[in-house]
Amino acid sequence: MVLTGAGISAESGIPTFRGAGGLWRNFRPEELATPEAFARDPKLVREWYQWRRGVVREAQPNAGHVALAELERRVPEYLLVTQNVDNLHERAGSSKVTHLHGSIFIDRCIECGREMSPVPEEHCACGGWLRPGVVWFGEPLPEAAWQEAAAAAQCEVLLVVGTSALVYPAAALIPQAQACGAKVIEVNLEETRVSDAVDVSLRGPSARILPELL
Ligand code: BV8
Repeated sequence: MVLTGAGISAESGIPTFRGAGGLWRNFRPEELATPEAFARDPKLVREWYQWRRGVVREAQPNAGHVALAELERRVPEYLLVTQNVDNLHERAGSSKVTHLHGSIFIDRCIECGREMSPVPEEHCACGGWLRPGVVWFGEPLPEAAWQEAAAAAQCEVLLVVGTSALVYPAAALIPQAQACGAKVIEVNLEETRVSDAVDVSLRGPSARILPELL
Protein backbone atom coordinates (compact mmCIF):
# COMPACT_ATOMS: atom_id res chain seq x y z
CA MET A 1 0.00 0.00 0.00
CA VAL A 2 1.09 3.56 -0.67
CA LEU A 3 -0.23 6.54 1.34
CA THR A 4 0.37 9.94 -0.23
CA GLY A 5 -0.15 13.48 1.01
CA ALA A 6 0.19 16.99 -0.38
CA GLY A 7 4.00 16.70 -0.51
CA ILE A 8 3.93 14.41 -3.55
CA SER A 9 2.24 17.17 -5.56
CA ALA A 10 4.49 19.96 -4.26
CA GLU A 11 7.00 19.55 -7.12
CA SER A 12 4.11 19.91 -9.54
CA GLY A 13 3.65 23.42 -8.15
CA ILE A 14 0.64 22.67 -5.94
CA PRO A 15 0.96 24.31 -2.50
CA THR A 16 0.95 21.88 0.42
CA PHE A 17 -1.50 22.32 3.27
CA ARG A 18 0.93 23.32 5.97
CA GLY A 19 4.08 24.27 4.15
CA ALA A 20 5.18 27.70 3.03
CA GLY A 21 3.20 29.09 0.13
CA GLY A 22 0.03 27.30 1.23
CA LEU A 23 -1.75 30.55 1.93
CA TRP A 24 -4.41 32.03 -0.32
CA ARG A 25 -5.38 35.64 0.29
CA ASN A 26 -3.78 35.19 3.74
CA PHE A 27 -6.19 32.41 4.67
CA ARG A 28 -4.76 29.12 5.96
CA PRO A 29 -6.33 26.03 4.32
CA GLU A 30 -7.60 24.74 7.67
CA GLU A 31 -9.64 27.95 8.02
CA LEU A 32 -11.38 27.41 4.69
CA ALA A 33 -11.65 23.61 4.42
CA THR A 34 -14.53 23.40 6.91
CA PRO A 35 -18.34 23.29 6.71
CA GLU A 36 -18.44 26.32 9.02
CA ALA A 37 -16.32 28.40 6.61
CA PHE A 38 -18.60 27.42 3.73
CA ALA A 39 -21.75 28.20 5.74
CA ARG A 40 -20.26 31.56 6.73
CA ASP A 41 -19.05 32.59 3.29
CA PRO A 42 -19.82 30.08 0.49
CA LYS A 43 -18.68 32.52 -2.20
CA LEU A 44 -15.21 32.87 -0.65
CA VAL A 45 -14.78 29.12 -0.16
CA ARG A 46 -15.96 28.42 -3.72
CA GLU A 47 -13.51 31.03 -5.02
CA TRP A 48 -10.67 29.22 -3.18
CA TYR A 49 -11.63 25.90 -4.79
CA GLN A 50 -12.01 27.48 -8.23
CA TRP A 51 -8.49 28.90 -7.78
CA ARG A 52 -7.14 25.50 -6.67
CA ARG A 53 -8.85 23.77 -9.63
CA GLY A 54 -7.03 26.18 -11.93
CA VAL A 55 -3.70 25.47 -10.23
CA VAL A 56 -4.23 21.70 -10.57
CA ARG A 57 -5.35 21.98 -14.21
CA GLU A 58 -2.16 23.95 -14.98
CA ALA A 59 -0.01 21.45 -13.10
CA GLN A 60 1.64 18.36 -14.54
CA PRO A 61 2.19 15.09 -12.70
CA ASN A 62 5.83 14.89 -11.58
CA ALA A 63 8.32 12.00 -11.64
CA GLY A 64 7.05 10.85 -8.25
CA HIS A 65 3.48 10.38 -9.54
CA VAL A 66 4.86 8.61 -12.62
CA ALA A 67 7.05 6.28 -10.53
CA LEU A 68 4.01 5.20 -8.45
CA ALA A 69 2.05 4.48 -11.64
CA GLU A 70 4.92 2.21 -12.75
CA LEU A 71 5.09 0.60 -9.28
CA GLU A 72 1.40 -0.30 -9.61
CA ARG A 73 2.19 -2.17 -12.83
CA ARG A 74 4.95 -4.17 -11.13
CA VAL A 75 3.30 -5.08 -7.81
CA PRO A 76 0.46 -7.63 -8.03
CA GLU A 77 -1.38 -6.64 -4.86
CA TYR A 78 -1.22 -2.87 -4.65
CA LEU A 79 -3.38 0.10 -3.63
CA LEU A 80 -2.53 3.78 -3.69
CA VAL A 81 -4.43 5.62 -0.95
CA THR A 82 -4.21 9.39 -1.25
CA GLN A 83 -5.23 12.24 1.03
CA ASN A 84 -4.95 14.57 -1.93
CA VAL A 85 -7.94 15.93 -3.78
CA ASP A 86 -6.00 16.61 -6.99
CA ASN A 87 -6.04 14.18 -9.92
CA LEU A 88 -2.32 13.97 -10.61
CA HIS A 89 -2.04 10.31 -9.64
CA GLU A 90 -4.67 9.40 -12.24
CA ARG A 91 -3.14 11.72 -14.85
CA ALA A 92 0.22 9.99 -14.26
CA GLY A 93 -1.37 6.61 -15.04
CA SER A 94 -2.28 5.24 -11.59
CA SER A 95 -5.57 3.32 -11.73
CA LYS A 96 -5.76 1.65 -8.32
CA VAL A 97 -6.32 4.88 -6.36
CA THR A 98 -8.53 5.55 -3.34
CA HIS A 99 -9.23 9.18 -2.39
CA LEU A 100 -9.77 9.42 1.37
CA HIS A 101 -10.61 13.13 1.20
CA GLY A 102 -12.63 13.22 -2.04
CA SER A 103 -11.90 15.07 -5.25
CA ILE A 104 -11.66 18.75 -6.08
CA PHE A 105 -13.10 17.98 -9.53
CA ILE A 106 -16.60 17.28 -8.23
CA ASP A 107 -19.30 19.83 -7.35
CA ARG A 108 -22.12 18.63 -5.07
CA CYS A 109 -25.39 20.38 -4.31
CA ILE A 110 -25.88 20.85 -0.57
CA GLU A 111 -29.67 20.62 -1.04
CA CYS A 112 -30.39 17.79 -3.48
CA GLY A 113 -27.00 16.06 -3.29
CA ARG A 114 -26.55 15.97 -7.08
CA GLU A 115 -22.88 15.59 -8.08
CA MET A 116 -21.40 17.02 -11.27
CA SER A 117 -18.14 18.11 -12.84
CA PRO A 118 -17.21 21.58 -11.60
CA VAL A 119 -19.32 24.37 -13.10
CA PRO A 120 -18.81 28.14 -12.90
CA GLU A 121 -22.32 28.58 -11.46
CA GLU A 122 -22.57 28.85 -7.69
CA HIS A 123 -25.97 27.18 -7.46
CA CYS A 124 -27.56 23.92 -8.56
CA ALA A 125 -30.65 23.99 -10.82
CA CYS A 126 -32.62 23.27 -7.64
CA GLY A 127 -31.28 26.49 -6.10
CA GLY A 128 -28.93 24.89 -3.60
CA TRP A 129 -25.35 26.03 -3.15
CA LEU A 130 -22.73 23.91 -4.90
CA ARG A 131 -19.84 22.74 -2.68
CA PRO A 132 -16.70 20.84 -3.73
CA GLY A 133 -16.83 17.03 -3.40
CA VAL A 134 -14.07 17.00 -0.79
CA VAL A 135 -14.03 15.93 2.88
CA TRP A 136 -13.74 19.00 5.13
CA PHE A 137 -12.40 19.00 8.68
CA GLY A 138 -15.07 17.68 10.98
CA GLU A 139 -16.69 15.63 8.21
CA PRO A 140 -16.53 11.85 8.08
CA LEU A 141 -14.48 10.16 5.36
CA PRO A 142 -16.39 8.29 2.62
CA GLU A 143 -17.14 4.88 4.18
CA ALA A 144 -16.17 2.84 1.11
CA ALA A 145 -12.85 4.65 0.69
CA TRP A 146 -12.00 4.21 4.36
CA GLN A 147 -12.87 0.51 4.32
CA GLU A 148 -10.74 -0.02 1.21
CA ALA A 149 -7.79 1.76 2.79
CA ALA A 150 -8.12 -0.03 6.14
CA ALA A 151 -8.20 -3.39 4.34
CA ALA A 152 -5.18 -2.50 2.17
CA ALA A 153 -3.25 -1.45 5.30
CA GLN A 154 -2.93 -5.15 6.07
CA CYS A 155 0.08 -5.21 3.80
CA GLU A 156 3.70 -6.32 3.65
CA VAL A 157 5.06 -2.89 2.79
CA LEU A 158 3.57 0.57 3.35
CA LEU A 159 5.18 3.44 1.44
CA VAL A 160 4.28 6.81 3.03
CA VAL A 161 5.02 9.76 0.75
CA GLY A 162 4.78 13.51 1.36
CA THR A 163 2.53 13.65 4.38
CA SER A 164 3.00 15.35 7.74
CA ALA A 165 0.90 12.50 9.23
CA LEU A 166 -1.10 15.08 11.21
CA VAL A 167 -4.56 14.48 9.78
CA TYR A 168 -6.72 11.65 11.11
CA PRO A 169 -8.03 9.11 10.52
CA ALA A 170 -5.71 8.91 7.45
CA ALA A 171 -2.58 9.02 9.63
CA ALA A 172 -3.90 6.09 11.68
CA LEU A 173 -3.28 3.85 8.66
CA ILE A 174 0.45 3.98 9.44
CA PRO A 175 0.36 2.32 12.90
CA GLN A 176 -2.43 0.05 11.61
CA ALA A 177 -0.11 -1.27 8.89
CA GLN A 178 2.72 -1.71 11.40
CA ALA A 179 0.39 -3.63 13.72
CA CYS A 180 -0.17 -6.04 10.82
CA GLY A 181 3.57 -6.55 10.46
CA ALA A 182 4.12 -4.21 7.50
CA LYS A 183 7.52 -2.67 6.85
CA VAL A 184 7.01 1.09 6.59
CA ILE A 185 9.12 3.31 4.33
CA GLU A 186 8.66 7.08 4.59
CA VAL A 187 9.66 9.54 1.88
CA ASN A 188 9.64 13.15 3.07
CA LEU A 189 11.67 16.33 2.75
CA GLU A 190 11.60 16.72 6.52
CA GLU A 191 11.38 14.67 9.66
CA THR A 192 7.76 14.02 10.64
CA ARG A 193 6.01 12.76 13.76
CA VAL A 194 6.25 9.19 12.37
CA SER A 195 9.90 9.30 11.19
CA ASP A 196 11.18 7.62 14.36
CA ALA A 197 8.53 4.90 14.25
CA VAL A 198 8.94 3.79 10.61
CA ASP A 199 11.46 1.20 9.44
CA VAL A 200 13.13 3.40 6.84
CA SER A 201 12.81 7.19 6.53
CA LEU A 202 14.22 8.53 3.24
CA ARG A 203 14.90 12.24 3.37
CA GLY A 204 14.47 14.17 0.13
CA PRO A 205 12.03 15.22 -2.59
CA SER A 206 9.67 12.46 -3.71
CA ALA A 207 10.13 13.34 -7.40
CA ARG A 208 13.78 12.25 -7.02
CA ILE A 209 13.48 9.48 -4.42
CA LEU A 210 10.53 7.55 -5.85
CA PRO A 211 12.17 6.97 -9.26
CA GLU A 212 15.33 5.89 -7.38
CA LEU A 213 13.28 3.49 -5.23
CA LEU A 214 11.62 2.09 -8.36
C1 BV8 B 1 -13.02 13.36 10.93
C2 BV8 B 1 -9.66 17.86 1.85
C3 BV8 B 1 -14.79 12.68 12.32
C4 BV8 B 1 -10.11 19.27 1.76
C5 BV8 B 1 -8.52 17.52 3.97
C6 BV8 B 1 -7.26 15.82 17.26
C7 BV8 B 1 -6.67 14.57 17.14
C8 BV8 B 1 -7.01 13.71 16.09
C9 BV8 B 1 -7.94 14.12 15.13
C10 BV8 B 1 -8.49 15.36 15.26
C11 BV8 B 1 -8.16 16.22 16.29
N1 BV8 B 1 -8.87 17.35 16.13
C12 BV8 B 1 -9.62 17.26 15.01
C13 BV8 B 1 -9.41 16.05 14.50
C14 BV8 B 1 -10.03 15.50 13.31
C15 BV8 B 1 -9.44 16.11 12.05
C16 BV8 B 1 -7.93 16.17 12.09
O1 BV8 B 1 -7.25 15.18 11.88
N2 BV8 B 1 -7.39 17.38 12.33
C17 BV8 B 1 -5.95 17.52 12.38
C18 BV8 B 1 -5.55 18.88 11.79
C19 BV8 B 1 -5.50 17.37 13.84
N3 BV8 B 1 -9.83 15.20 11.02
C20 BV8 B 1 -11.01 15.37 10.42
O2 BV8 B 1 -11.76 16.31 10.66
C21 BV8 B 1 -11.40 14.30 9.44
N4 BV8 B 1 -12.73 13.88 9.75
O3 BV8 B 1 -12.22 13.13 11.80
O4 BV8 B 1 -14.35 13.15 11.05
C22 BV8 B 1 -16.21 12.40 12.15
C23 BV8 B 1 -16.62 11.08 12.17
C24 BV8 B 1 -17.96 10.82 12.06
C25 BV8 B 1 -18.89 11.87 11.91
C26 BV8 B 1 -18.44 13.19 11.87
C27 BV8 B 1 -17.09 13.47 11.99
C28 BV8 B 1 -11.40 14.85 8.02
C29 BV8 B 1 -9.99 15.19 7.64
C30 BV8 B 1 -9.98 15.55 6.15
C31 BV8 B 1 -9.82 17.04 6.00
N5 BV8 B 1 -9.66 17.37 4.58
N6 BV8 B 1 -8.46 17.78 2.66
C32 BV8 B 1 -9.23 20.06 0.84
O5 BV8 B 1 -8.16 19.56 0.42
O6 BV8 B 1 -9.63 21.19 0.54
S1 BV8 B 1 -7.12 17.28 4.84
C33 BV8 B 1 -5.75 18.00 4.12
O7 BV8 B 1 -4.68 17.63 4.97
C34 BV8 B 1 -5.38 17.50 2.74
O8 BV8 B 1 -6.16 16.44 2.27
C35 BV8 B 1 -3.97 16.99 2.99
O9 BV8 B 1 -3.59 15.98 2.14
C36 BV8 B 1 -4.15 16.49 4.36
C37 BV8 B 1 -2.99 16.01 5.13
O10 BV8 B 1 -1.99 16.96 5.03
P1 BV8 B 1 -0.67 16.50 4.23
O11 BV8 B 1 -1.09 15.84 2.97
O12 BV8 B 1 0.19 15.73 5.15
O13 BV8 B 1 -0.04 17.86 3.83
P2 BV8 B 1 0.85 18.78 4.74
O14 BV8 B 1 0.93 20.09 4.07
O15 BV8 B 1 0.40 18.68 6.17
O16 BV8 B 1 2.29 18.07 4.71
C38 BV8 B 1 2.99 17.98 3.49
C39 BV8 B 1 4.16 17.07 3.77
O17 BV8 B 1 4.87 16.88 2.55
C40 BV8 B 1 5.13 17.63 4.77
O18 BV8 B 1 5.52 16.62 5.67
C41 BV8 B 1 6.33 18.06 3.90
O19 BV8 B 1 7.57 17.92 4.58
C42 BV8 B 1 6.24 17.07 2.78
N7 BV8 B 1 6.79 17.53 1.50
C43 BV8 B 1 6.72 18.76 0.95
N8 BV8 B 1 7.33 18.76 -0.27
C44 BV8 B 1 7.78 17.49 -0.48
C45 BV8 B 1 7.44 16.70 0.64
N9 BV8 B 1 7.76 15.40 0.74
C46 BV8 B 1 8.43 14.84 -0.29
N10 BV8 B 1 8.79 15.53 -1.40
C47 BV8 B 1 8.49 16.84 -1.52
N11 BV8 B 1 8.85 17.52 -2.63
